[in-house]
Amino acid sequence: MATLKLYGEPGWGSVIIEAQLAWYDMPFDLEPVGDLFSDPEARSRLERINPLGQVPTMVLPDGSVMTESAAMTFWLAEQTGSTDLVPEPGSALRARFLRWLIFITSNIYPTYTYADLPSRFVPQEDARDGFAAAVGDYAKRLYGQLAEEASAPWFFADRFSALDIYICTLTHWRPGRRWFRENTPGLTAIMQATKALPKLAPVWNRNFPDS
Ligand SMILES: N[C@@H](CCC(=O)N[C@@H](CS)C(=O)NCC(=O)O)C(=O)O
Repeated sequence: MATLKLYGEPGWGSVIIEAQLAWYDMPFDLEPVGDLFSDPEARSRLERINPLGQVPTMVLPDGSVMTESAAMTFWLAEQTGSTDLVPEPGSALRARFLRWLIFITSNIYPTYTYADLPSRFVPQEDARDGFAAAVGDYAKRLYGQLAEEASAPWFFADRFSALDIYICTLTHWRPGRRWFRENTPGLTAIMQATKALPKLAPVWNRNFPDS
């Protein structure tokens, strides 16, 4: 059986899945994709596998392609039979887990898609900065809502989950570590607690060596 392959790039969204694979001790090959924004070759190579040209992208041992980090989060939990990162159906936290995982991936994550390279969505050059700023403000509002729901030391108080891995990743991105520290200290605390987990430390260090 082939080994699972994860397409990614240090510090990009693939770290969300790399951390989960490490948590589960699942063997995988990491395939660096290069800079999808500045290298057209890198983008067209990945688009042959994932037409959206996004990471994380996985090729499963049976050769099928999986995209979407939320789908991967559930698939990995099912494959391993573990409830470590995904509260099991029927459990008290299941509904909140579903809500906030999908909130992150369907509301927050797209703000990066739109503002990372506004030229893809805004034809008028002089309107791009304003668009990116508006998307950034919207993201801040979303992070405020997420922070209001967060407990300590984990999003679900004493219950670590994949949401903490997402939050640890996102708080390394825009609007920046300082903004999160000053405006959503609860999310920063989750990031610090998640980075301190010995099992995941090598993943964070490899992906965010400067932080
Ligand atoms: N919905 C996807 C979003 C993935 C995503 O946007 N990844 C970013 C990297 S953090 C990406 O590959 N961006 C390239 C692009 O948007 O063209 C998921 O949850 O996996």
